[in-house]
Amino acid sequence: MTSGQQLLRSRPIEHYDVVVIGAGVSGMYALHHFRQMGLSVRVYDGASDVGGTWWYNRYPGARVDGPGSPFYCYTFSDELMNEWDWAETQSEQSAVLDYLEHVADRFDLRRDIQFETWVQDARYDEAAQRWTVETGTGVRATAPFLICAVGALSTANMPDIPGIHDFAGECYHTGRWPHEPVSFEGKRVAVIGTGSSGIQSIPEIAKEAAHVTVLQRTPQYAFPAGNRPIPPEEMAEARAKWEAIKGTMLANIGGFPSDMPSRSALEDTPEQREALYEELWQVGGFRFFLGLYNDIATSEKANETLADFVRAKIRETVRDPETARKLMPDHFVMTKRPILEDGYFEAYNRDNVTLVDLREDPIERFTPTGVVTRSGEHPIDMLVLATGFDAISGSMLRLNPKGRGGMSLKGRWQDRFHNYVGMTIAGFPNLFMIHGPGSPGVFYNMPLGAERQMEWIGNLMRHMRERGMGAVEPTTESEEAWGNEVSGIANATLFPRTDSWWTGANIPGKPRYFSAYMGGSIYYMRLSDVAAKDYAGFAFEPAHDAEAEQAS
Ligand code: NA7
Repeated sequence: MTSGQQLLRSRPIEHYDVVVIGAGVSGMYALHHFRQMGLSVRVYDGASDVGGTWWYNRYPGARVDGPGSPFYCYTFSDELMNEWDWAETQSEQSAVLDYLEHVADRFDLRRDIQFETWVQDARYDEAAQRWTVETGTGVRATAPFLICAVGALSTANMPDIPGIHDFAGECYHTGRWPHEPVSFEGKRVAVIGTGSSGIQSIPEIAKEAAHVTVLQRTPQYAFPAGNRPIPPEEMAEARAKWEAIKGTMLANIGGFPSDMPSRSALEDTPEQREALYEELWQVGGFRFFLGLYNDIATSEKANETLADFVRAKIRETVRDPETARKLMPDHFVMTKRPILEDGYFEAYNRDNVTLVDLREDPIERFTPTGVVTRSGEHPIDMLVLATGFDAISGSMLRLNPKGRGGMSLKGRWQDRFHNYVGMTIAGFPNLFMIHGPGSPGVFYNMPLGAERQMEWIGNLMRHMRERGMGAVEPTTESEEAWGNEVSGIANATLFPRTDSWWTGANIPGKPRYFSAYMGGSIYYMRLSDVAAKDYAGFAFEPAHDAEAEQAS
């Protein structure tokens, strides 16, 4: 041990009731909620302020691509809803961050958050029934409960391409975008990736850059973002109806303020379908998906009707037929994360944007000054990696907590992301994941989902306290049954049949299966059901200190 390490070791250990890892949307609410329960809470985050994903993803064009404002927000405080004005329906990244900073001020969150502090190790002490976390800054803290609010989209996927580290120009990952302004002026920029981040940033980069070369592995369906200002009257109306809106959000399968579609695409004539698709296309935004038919994600035939519609729109927009051909998606529409775009397909009509189809013309290597594909070298000054994330499970694996007997999560999750109720793992007592595998996570309005998960965890903590329990974990049998339930729902849809970050297919070597609970609001009914049955599927262990008290 070096003298520096010895010095760090000599720092006193801090003790809390709850340690939270991550100060994004979920971690912030965790702090507020558990504090409201009278518990002492400490939050650690590697970033220098709140926001998580919204702190990191500041690439040009980054916007909410979910149901949109004012519904992508916390619901726990009516005062918060009443005092915050959203300017646009698809808020830009900086507006979401402003909101989260306001929440941190409003509820005085920062005093219990330690920023620029990366948790390097989390270990369960079976005798003490506590987790110990160690940070890169030398903090050691213990707590009976560990909340992993580590983000479903926060571990950047860095592609392993020959020579990429030799590239001498500027290189940025969209999920790790610099805080200083990045200038594209006069530069030749290559963008790898055409998911949400690539499709949002490419038109913005093209406005400034000398040239943009888009390196596309999989063509994507993308829908008009339909972003528009929210007039004050509309905000006022949303506030006036907030109780009813919240009720609709809680009832909706995805936590969105809309009714469920009830008609099959195949019940309508081609003309009726076309009319509906066109009407939704003109409105744009997430409203498109919410107003659709109920079998787009389950019936190949229904799916094809929408896929054909979007492909026709791409053909109509992109002038060069060869480029349009390369942009034609051929997977089931919606089975990769639906993308909202603003000027993406139009960008290919500019003289300074070129599309390389990596399926026909794969990348061979990078050089210090460019990227070489099979057809030749593309000289570039800047590389933008819009290559996404080791999503859903990746940040838990990066944390790699050690449970009973020093068992590592990496070891436990080699073949599958074993879990129960999408939050707990056998052998890892008192550890809770937020938006982890086995939960609806990214398939649900995420701030609302985090609130609902945290409330459930808080109730479980109360249940334990009332009964003198010191540890809770699921049985492996309940994990297996939960895994079957998750897969059963997913396999009734077309989703598992497409390679996506939802199935882990974007990360080499990752177990390939659909790990999210597709049932949305049904998940929350299942949580209530588990709680009502005295937390069926869990094993409890009496608190060791209570046992000692009884014995004495
Ligand atoms: P995504 O949706 O995972 O997109 C990543 C893109 O990068 C996608 O087009 C990938 O192609 C491509 N990719 C990844 N690795 C490579 C390599 N090695 N070579 C070529 N192309 C590659 O991430 P985003 O950041 O865009 O979006 C993530 C979520 O953040 C989004 O859903 C929003 O909710 C916000 P592929 O499709 O895998 O063939």
